[in-house]
Amino acid sequence: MMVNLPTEADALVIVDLQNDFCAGGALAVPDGDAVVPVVNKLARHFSIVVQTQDWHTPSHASFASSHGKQPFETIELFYGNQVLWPDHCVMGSKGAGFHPKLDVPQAQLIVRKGFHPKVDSYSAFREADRTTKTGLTGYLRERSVERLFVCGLAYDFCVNWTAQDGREAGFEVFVVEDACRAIDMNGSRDTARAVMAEAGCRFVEAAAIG
Ligand code: VGL
Ligand code: ZN
Repeated sequence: MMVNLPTEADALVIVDLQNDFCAGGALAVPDGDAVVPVVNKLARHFSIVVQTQDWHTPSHASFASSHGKQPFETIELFYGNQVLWPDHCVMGSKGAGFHPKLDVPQAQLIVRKGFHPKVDSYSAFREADRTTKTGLTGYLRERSVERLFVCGLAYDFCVNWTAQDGREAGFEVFVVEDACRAIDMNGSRDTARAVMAEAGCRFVEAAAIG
């Protein structure tokens, strides 16, 4: 599929391209660094660029250490099932910073998420309680955005939830697959792809955009 760009109604959403999700980070996504040059190039086509930043309190509810559990175990929290992660993206830490090679000075909005101590937020639109909004829908609507191009880390968690919620908010959503990498636990990559497709997301490669 080829996608013609740019239009003023298109926004690139760069999800969580942060040190902790890249090589040497606390929750490194396999091959996560590889998306950085792809994203840098892709971003040049867009007049609206938004970044998300996973931004947790110390002792956040999504951290295994907060529950005396091991990373990648799951637990029931008040809003439902939660995968427990190594401590990552603690607000203000180096790990929460953006990858040093990410070169998108034209990004206009940074949405921080996951900062409520008891609630996680994979989605850039809505926290895991499924009710608390981040404000991103309003921002995009006020800027007359119609199409979202989503890329970044991790394909099966924050990209996946952001893409689905983007659809639910009424946007056309394209997932730029070669600009994403997955954590891929227990087949979560394939599951995520199926769920995004079911939600009406479309899949593209970065080279097809321009
Ligand atoms: C993410 C797990 C925990 C992500 C964030 O960016 O996909 N995954 N926090
Ligand atoms: Zn997180």
